[in-house]
Amino acid sequence: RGIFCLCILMLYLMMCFMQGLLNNQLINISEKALWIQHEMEYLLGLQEWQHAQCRGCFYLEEDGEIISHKYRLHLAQRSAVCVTIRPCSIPQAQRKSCHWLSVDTALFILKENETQENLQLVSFTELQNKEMFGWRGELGAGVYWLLPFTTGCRLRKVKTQISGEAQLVWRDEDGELALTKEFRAALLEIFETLDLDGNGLLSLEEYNFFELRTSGEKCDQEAWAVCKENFEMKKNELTRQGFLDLNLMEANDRDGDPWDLWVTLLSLGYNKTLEMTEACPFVIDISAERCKPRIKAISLEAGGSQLSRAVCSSVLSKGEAKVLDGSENIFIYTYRSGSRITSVIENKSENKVIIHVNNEQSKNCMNNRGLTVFAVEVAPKSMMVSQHVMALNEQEEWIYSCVHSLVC
Ligand SMILES: *[C@@H]1O[C@H](CO)[C@@H](O)[C@H](O)[C@H]1NC(C)=O
Ligand SMILES: *[C@@H]1O[C@H](CO)[C@@H](O)[C@H](O)[C@H]1NC(C)=O
Ligand SMILES: *[C@@H]1O[C@H](CO)[C@@H](O)[C@H](O)[C@H]1NC(C)=O
Ligand SMILES: CC(=O)N[C@H]1CO[C@H](CO)[C@@H](O)[C@@H]1O
Repeated sequence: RGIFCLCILMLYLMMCFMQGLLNNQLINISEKALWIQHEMEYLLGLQEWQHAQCRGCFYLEEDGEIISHKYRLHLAQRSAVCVTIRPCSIPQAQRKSCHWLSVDTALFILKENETQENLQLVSFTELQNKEMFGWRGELGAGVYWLLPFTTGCRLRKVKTQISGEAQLVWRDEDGELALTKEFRAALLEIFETLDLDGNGLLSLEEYNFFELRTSGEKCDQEAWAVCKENFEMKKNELTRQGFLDLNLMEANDRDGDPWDLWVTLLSLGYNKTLEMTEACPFVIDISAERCKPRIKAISLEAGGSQLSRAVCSSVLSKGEAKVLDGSENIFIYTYRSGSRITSVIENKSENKVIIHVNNEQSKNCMNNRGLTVFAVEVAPKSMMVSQHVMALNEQEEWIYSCVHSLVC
């Protein structure tokens, strides 16, 4: 087995090296080396690290804001840790294409310091291997927050031509309402994204993220007990069949009118032809050398000020700083990784400033604002993200050339 692993490893190393040569703009060899080391230990089975996995999802709101699950991680002991996040495909759904796999992801690791509100940025996933982003380092015992992040370059509102509407339910010969094949497939896909621990069942807690997202109300223990009498459950958790039946009942309640069902589907990021275009399911993996990591989804909400502070701090600490021409109180920080560039404007002055941002000289780039030229207002003594930039077409060279200038 050892020899077999070694062969695979050699092949893998060669492939990585070749890819590095071909793609030298995008791949950082030293980052790659860390991954190779990790994969090597993993493949050779030397690494008896303990693992934990949790799923989650980014959802795009009507106003373009992105919300996602947030997690608490508990480590009983100081340990070497490896954390990764990647968009996940859902094999059960048997889709031809999962376009959300190209959505960029990142994870910010914050540490609770004395109180729950006082969070400090520890690090973020800087390493990249294809669609996976990771971080490897040492963490002390304690409670951490893991905040998923996506720039909004790829997960964004797009206007498409309305091209029909999928049918959700139909009546069989006996006049009984049934789910169409397409709707069943979408529901099973939804089930997988809701099943955060991946055990094939929905607990009340997991189910409530669905309720919160679609109706804004939680289901309590009593209602859950009623569910148990009507729908298939195992170990007090809803099965796939139970979830399908529950949705069929919803359709029956409205006498086959799909209006409510569409409200549910749209809020989960589906469009009218049942493509998941405004959501991106992801999976987080954590392995620790010395203890079993424990991870739990706590909420489903916008990143908020905690996440934007973390993003800004990461750019301030890892990015290159430049003072804006003609104003010693304004700094532009630029963080570059293989796949993303983020710039942050810091205002050290007493007045609000308006900064003009011009990307006209950039080539093959897209940003999270969807505009080539725009203005940003920065409040006194504060900082904010100017833009996140990514390649429009990753296979081709992309050139970032941005001019920030002071308007007033
Ligand atoms: C590659 O990554 C390492 C470690 O993250 C960093 O120190 C180095 O500056 C990076 N090199 C390039 C060319 O981005
Ligand atoms: C925890 O917070 C306090 C007060 O905000 C600060 O002085 C201290 O340095 C922080 N500790 C760590 C380990 O960051
Ligand atoms: C749904 O999304 C797919 C993929 O982006 C697109 O081709 C289709 O036209 C969309 N349908 C509607 C009704 O918007
Ligand atoms: C000079 C000054 O107070 N600068 C502030 C600008 O805003 C950042 C972020 O809020 C502060 O950390 C600086 O102290």
